[in-house]
Amino acid sequence: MIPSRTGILLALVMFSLVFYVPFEVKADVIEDFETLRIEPGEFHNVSLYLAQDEFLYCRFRIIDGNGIYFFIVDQEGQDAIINGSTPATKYKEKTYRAEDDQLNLVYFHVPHDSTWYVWFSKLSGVPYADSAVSIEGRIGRDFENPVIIDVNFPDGPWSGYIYVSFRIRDDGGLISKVELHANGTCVAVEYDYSETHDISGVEVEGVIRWDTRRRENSIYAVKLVAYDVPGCVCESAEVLRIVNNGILDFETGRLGVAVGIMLLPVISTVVIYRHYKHRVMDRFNKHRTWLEPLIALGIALYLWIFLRLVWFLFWLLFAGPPAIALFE
Ligand SMILES: [Ca+2]
Repeated sequence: MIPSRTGILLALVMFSLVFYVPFEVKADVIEDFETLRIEPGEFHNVSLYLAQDEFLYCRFRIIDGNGIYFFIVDQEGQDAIINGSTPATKYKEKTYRAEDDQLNLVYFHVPHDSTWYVWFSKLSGVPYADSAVSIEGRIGRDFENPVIIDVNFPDGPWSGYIYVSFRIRDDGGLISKVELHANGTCVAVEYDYSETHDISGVEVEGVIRWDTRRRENSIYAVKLVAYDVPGCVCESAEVLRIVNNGILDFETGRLGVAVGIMLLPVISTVVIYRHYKHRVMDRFNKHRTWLEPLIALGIALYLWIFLRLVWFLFWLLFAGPPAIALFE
């Protein structure tokens, strides 16, 4: 007897029901996990509701096992997985191999509102699926301000380059920038730093440099401002410091010096010419034929030097510190 189409369909459904074994889902909402053990055939996820533009961080260390497969999906991706299909988009998908005491860092900028799932997987078909793994780590959304642990403003008065050392910590993601503010304006952003990561956060130790010669001699209320990647801010307490660089380092003073230097060759040329005018004209009239090209050459050379000097002075005024050393 040939089975009917309905019969075949029914048999297939029965077959699927008998052999469909749902994989084990272990979901947590915890953000800190001391130790998480994932057996073969399991996946483990951490769900977090995140709004657009938020920042998710995950730091973990493999403490036992060969490796772990990791990725992030949104609610749509999660639904696809639960229904046995593959998500259209996985984020930060990567296999992490166990390496001695290696701290793995993942940062993820959330592109839209959703519940987001951070996955550690031991399902078949992914790398390192056949052996258990233990990991420790921390996952979360970065919404807390960085903390300035330490900042050292040198005693005043300040002149030339000033170096302010600092130590800043963020329990979430990363410190994105550090600024030095004077009287409410950012005056320095360049700094040397070193970064230390541990499971519970990041610490940045560095030195920010301010060339005080780019500012007016005055008294300044100075503070340090630090930002993390999502834009959370922290500020140090303000301190008052006197900046005194003498005349050369105040912008107007430098302009005066520059104009003075430019005028010097012009004035000296006029004075010399007036003094030796008659002698010069006599010579010129006597030796006109060969003096003319020589004088033209001299004028050209003079103009070239003069233009170079003007260019140099503009560079000196607007391009920055190296040339200032000339005056010191
Ligand atoms: Ca933060």
